[in-house]
Amino acid sequence: MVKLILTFGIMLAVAVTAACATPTATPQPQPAVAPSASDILPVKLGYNPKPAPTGIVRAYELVVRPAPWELAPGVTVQAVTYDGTVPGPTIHVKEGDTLRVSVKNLLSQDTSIHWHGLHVPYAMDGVPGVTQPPIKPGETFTYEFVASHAGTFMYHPHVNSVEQIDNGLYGLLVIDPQQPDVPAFGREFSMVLGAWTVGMEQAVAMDGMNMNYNYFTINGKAYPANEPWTVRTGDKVRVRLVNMSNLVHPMHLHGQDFKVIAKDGEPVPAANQQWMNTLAINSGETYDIAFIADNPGIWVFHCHELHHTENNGVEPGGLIQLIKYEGFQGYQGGAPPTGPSPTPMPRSMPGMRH
Ligand SMILES: [Cu+2]
Repeated sequence: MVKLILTFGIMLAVAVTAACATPTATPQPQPAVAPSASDILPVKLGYNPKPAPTGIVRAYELVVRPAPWELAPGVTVQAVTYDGTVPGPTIHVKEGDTLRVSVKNLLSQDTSIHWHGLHVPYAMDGVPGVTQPPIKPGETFTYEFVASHAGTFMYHPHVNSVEQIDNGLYGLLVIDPQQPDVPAFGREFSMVLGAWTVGMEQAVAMDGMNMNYNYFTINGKAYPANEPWTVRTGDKVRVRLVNMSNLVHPMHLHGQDFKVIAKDGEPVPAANQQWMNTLAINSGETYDIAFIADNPGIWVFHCHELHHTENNGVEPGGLIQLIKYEGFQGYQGGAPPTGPSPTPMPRSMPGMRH
């Protein structure tokens, strides 16, 4: 009997061992590209704190003027713009280039341009009353300086800032390094975040510390008016994030993780480039993030302050960015949703919308 029990025990042990071994026989779906941190990290940016001047002059002319701007489907406002667009034209130069920007003011109020994050000479910093007289209505002022270092920056006025910036007066400023970044990126996108108060009296909008923003935009457009981004499987993707609004935006990526490779234009050391899926971006901050497109699908990259993914209180809207893999067909055949949720809930706490 004892022998029988031992024999049974051995048989059971063999059976359990066999059972443990069997899962390897079942094939599991594999991603099209195996995730590999070494494919993208460490990112070594070509940043040089003291680049040699190139002697090349890059000249821009910006006209500051009101213009109609459709920020969400069917929602058009009178914006304050550089050259009639929100954001204004992207200024894209190389470190060491001389940047010459003439600014013509067609507003009925003063303005200026501040080169946010650059190390410009004092007289070029664009702070009226501190570094220069304001650019008065009808006047033109020319800024000229050497692009001091590579990175992701912004430009915006330093006059009546809440009114001018919250109505669209800002732009992206990208300075490339003279030495290329390693690795090179297959796709590059930018995301300039803005917040708007639409259809409310200013006194109401300002109530509660100016927290009644009701539209939120990526590159001047609230979802679904913003363009989806397209990637291919295996792409190394860089995204430049710029927060021009007066709010914090915790941006959250679905489907894959990313690493922060630069903040405010300064490279993040390789040892500190950590995988993450959510990044809080404060007012006036810029971040460069990188990810590997290794998970085919249609993914959202969105603000996780969920009031900011609504258009005037109705989800989905605002700060939602679609990322579509080329050739991938979603459950709707690849077409993005085109409208808001059918039955918005009534707001019981209007003061909490911000
Ligand atoms: Cu947000």
